[in-house]
Amino acid sequence: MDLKKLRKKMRKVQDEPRYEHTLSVAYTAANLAAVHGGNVEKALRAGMLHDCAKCLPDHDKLELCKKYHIHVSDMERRNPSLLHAELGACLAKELYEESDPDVLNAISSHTTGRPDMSLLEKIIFVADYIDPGRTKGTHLREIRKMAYEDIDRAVVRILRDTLEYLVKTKTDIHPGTQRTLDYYLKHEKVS
Ligand code: DGI
Ligand code: FE
Ligand code: FE
Repeated sequence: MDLKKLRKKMRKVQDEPRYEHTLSVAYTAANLAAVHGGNVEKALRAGMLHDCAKCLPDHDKLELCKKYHIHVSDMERRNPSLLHAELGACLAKELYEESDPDVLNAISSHTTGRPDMSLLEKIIFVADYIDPGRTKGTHLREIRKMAYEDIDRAVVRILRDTLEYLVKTKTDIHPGTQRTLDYYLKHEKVS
């Protein structure tokens, strides 16, 4: 689906702040792709689509997961918001004509990350965090700069800060988030 049409669709299914975030992530992802030698066009599409399932009511998220045979763990049932990434990839394919596997993976892994992410997946994961409209988040200034200089270090830093925040706020940790950090601490340069 072309970008103009995608913008129209997202404007319909997202509330205003979410739509602003979506545009912001898409353009940030495009810049990251340009800097890191990725595909700018795919970065824009993945950015536009990454939160396409975010604004559905929890009940609808759970129903749609059933429809698309997405496995829902007990932890995810208690935190249905976490399902918007994997569900988003299914909706991107079904409703928004996205067939590129890398774009679909980037949508699917954008919340928890996953071990051995492609460049595009890292770009969306990072762009979601450094969206210029975002004001909350530790080390944002530093991570924004790092994202353009060393994206792997930015991925590790975001995962660490996210996990620290989850511990501090006594929020359930998704095993995927921990698994991703463990992987990158083992395989990448550690900050
Ligand atoms: O959809 P966005 O708000 O743009 O961002 P996102 O897809 O990264 O999801 C946002 C929330 O997901 C953010 O507040 C952190 C949370 N999150 C990430 N990992 C975990 C988590 N929440 C829980 N409960 N457990 C996790 O491991
Ligand atoms: Fe999201
Ligand atoms: Fe997002």
